[in-house]
Amino acid sequence: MATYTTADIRNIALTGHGGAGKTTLAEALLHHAGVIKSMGSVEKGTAVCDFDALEKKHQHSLDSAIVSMDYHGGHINLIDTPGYPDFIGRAMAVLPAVETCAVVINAQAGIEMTTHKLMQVAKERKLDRLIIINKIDHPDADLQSLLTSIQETFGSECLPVNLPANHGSQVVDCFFQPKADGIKTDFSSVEEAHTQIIDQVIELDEVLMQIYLEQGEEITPEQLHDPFEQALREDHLVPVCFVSATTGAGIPELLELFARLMPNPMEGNTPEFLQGEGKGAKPFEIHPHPQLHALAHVFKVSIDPYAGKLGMFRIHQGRIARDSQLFIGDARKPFKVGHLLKLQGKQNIEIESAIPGDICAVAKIEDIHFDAVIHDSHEEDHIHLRSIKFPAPMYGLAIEVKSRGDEQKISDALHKLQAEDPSFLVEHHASLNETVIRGLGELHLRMILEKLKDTYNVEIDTHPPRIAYCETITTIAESHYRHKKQTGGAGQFGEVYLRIEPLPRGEGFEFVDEVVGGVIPRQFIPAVEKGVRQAVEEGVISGHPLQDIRVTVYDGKYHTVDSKEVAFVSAGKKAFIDAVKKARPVILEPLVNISIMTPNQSMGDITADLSVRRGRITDTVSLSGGITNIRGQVPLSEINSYQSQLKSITGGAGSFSIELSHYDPVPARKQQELIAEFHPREDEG
Ligand SMILES: Nc1nc2c(ncn2[C@@H]2O[C@H](COP(=O)(O)OP(=O)(O)O)[C@@H](O)[C@H]2O)c(=O)[nH]1
Ligand SMILES: [Mg+2]
Repeated sequence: MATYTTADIRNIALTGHGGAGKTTLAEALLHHAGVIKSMGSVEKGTAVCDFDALEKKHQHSLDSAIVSMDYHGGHINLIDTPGYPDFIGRAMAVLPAVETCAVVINAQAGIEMTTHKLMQVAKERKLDRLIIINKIDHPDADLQSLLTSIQETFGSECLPVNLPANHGSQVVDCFFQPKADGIKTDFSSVEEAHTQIIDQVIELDEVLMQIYLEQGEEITPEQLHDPFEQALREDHLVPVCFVSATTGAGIPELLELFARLMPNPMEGNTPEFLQGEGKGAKPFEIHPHPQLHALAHVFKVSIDPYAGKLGMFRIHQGRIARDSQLFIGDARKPFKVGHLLKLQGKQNIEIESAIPGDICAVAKIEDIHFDAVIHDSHEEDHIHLRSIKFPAPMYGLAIEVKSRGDEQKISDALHKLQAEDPSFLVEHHASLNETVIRGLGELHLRMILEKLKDTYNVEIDTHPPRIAYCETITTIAESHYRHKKQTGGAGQFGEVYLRIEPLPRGEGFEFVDEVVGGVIPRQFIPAVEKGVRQAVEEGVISGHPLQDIRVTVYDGKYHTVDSKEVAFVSAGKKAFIDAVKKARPVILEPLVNISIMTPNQSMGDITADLSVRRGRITDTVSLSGGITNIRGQVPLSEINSYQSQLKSITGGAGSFSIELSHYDPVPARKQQELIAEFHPREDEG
């Protein structure tokens, strides 16, 4: 039995750019709370949260890690996340498990790419946000101007709850006991910071406002608690605090802040669950109450080749006990909770039962998958979380097996890696006999390849993949085809009339049956659709699949003896191919949003190079530390192997990530090239 209640729990994700010090900070917090005797280090491979072999090898986090600590009667679940843009999917994935997204900023480097992204994603998902400025011990840190730029970038509601003093060797509380010891802060003053926070919070509470303004009375932190929680929930306040994970400055104050001000599971905004499928789905409100049906959300799975699958979940309502029966989604078959676990980095601790709001795990349940909802009653069969918009994995590598016979092993391993990582995709293109792995960037896929080699003992060769062009049409057209064959005995006969029209981008493919009077009998309509779909997949002018097209079959003929399925498949396909040729077909190419981090001095070269690649720059943001973030749009085909180019321009200091923006027609010349390269297979018909 847990010794704490739901009200004692704090769920906090440590997010922010790579190198900000999140993993070290987790270490410092665990140390101060007495969970570990001495602090480990990322460099030595001894940090609790960077326990994976690859993490130790590369000395930075690649995946999220869960730890927990008891502190002053409270129970803090902390989720450390990776910060490099290539692994942002894994950081975003844990957000539904927490009330608080703590964004850690490196005092030396300032606001970085992941800082922006996580501040924005956390806001969209209505999480309480907290900014932790780490490395205040660093001699290059200019904390006052960093705070100013945080306020300029993320709003004036970012207000310090403590301030650094003695050149960042300690911090002074500005909220709880703002006049305690009169230490001089490195900038601003305790009184000023205190007043700013009180003013901001009190705006939300008229009664307190009256007491404060008219009677000039001091308001206690206890009185401010509820409006403070409201201010956090409503984005009216983002507390900022200062720490040094390595010297320990500000660490006790941060734990105090977690315990006294950050929300418990009943105080944060509840995540948005939906009941039902598609457009008919309705909001489903959860309540972190122990007496309700159990409902939990799986925010992470990890698969170890030896230990098996671990499914990590956050309980949103009800209790989960060992040996209880649970369902996954709408699967009818229950699974039994054989082992219920609390995680501490790579260690797990068996527990008897868990309460609403807590974060736990189950081991070796094959059917458990990322984003699954697990529950204990069929009344909650069709519940899911409003989906997270992960960046689409666009950076691809075509893979080839190095040693024959490894195919199955590789396919199994890739399957497991895909199950763990919401931003990793494995595609097989049967027509090209090509398997492509896709991720968010070069580093992402490099780590996947290393894991394949180190953990699964398989090696593969890679090369740039073919671009996923597709075809579409730009106008309406009609056509018909009569398939007729007489070979010896029974013949084949089928005739199809159809019309095709363009659909808005992204609508895919639609097949409409408008045949009346049985001119094509019911049972042959699926055959017509099958023929059309074959051509849609194979492409008509360039061998790339068609999209955004509606096909309406409206007339035809059949023969009582000679009409067979195969005749209608063929007639449907040929009529469709002919119609596409008449409908002014175009080839579309994927355009991606690109975000490039580069040293300032390489900016000119990068911009020039991008414009040669038909790129368009939308935004450049100068970050601290001599780094510029260039954002823009570019056709994927032009940056298929961009990594080496960027490396040579920036001397290895640049990095980029991409995500799908949309599809656009290729330039006319490119279209002619693609058509010329295409040699369609002759069908025997
Ligand atoms: N000077 C200083 N260095 C720190 C501090 N916190 C972390 N570091 C160092 O910064 C580097 C990155 O830390 P890490 O915890 O891996 O960052 P993460 O990528 O955010 O998890 C490591 O070399 C740490 O030792 C700090 O408070 N002060
Ligand atoms: Mg880390």
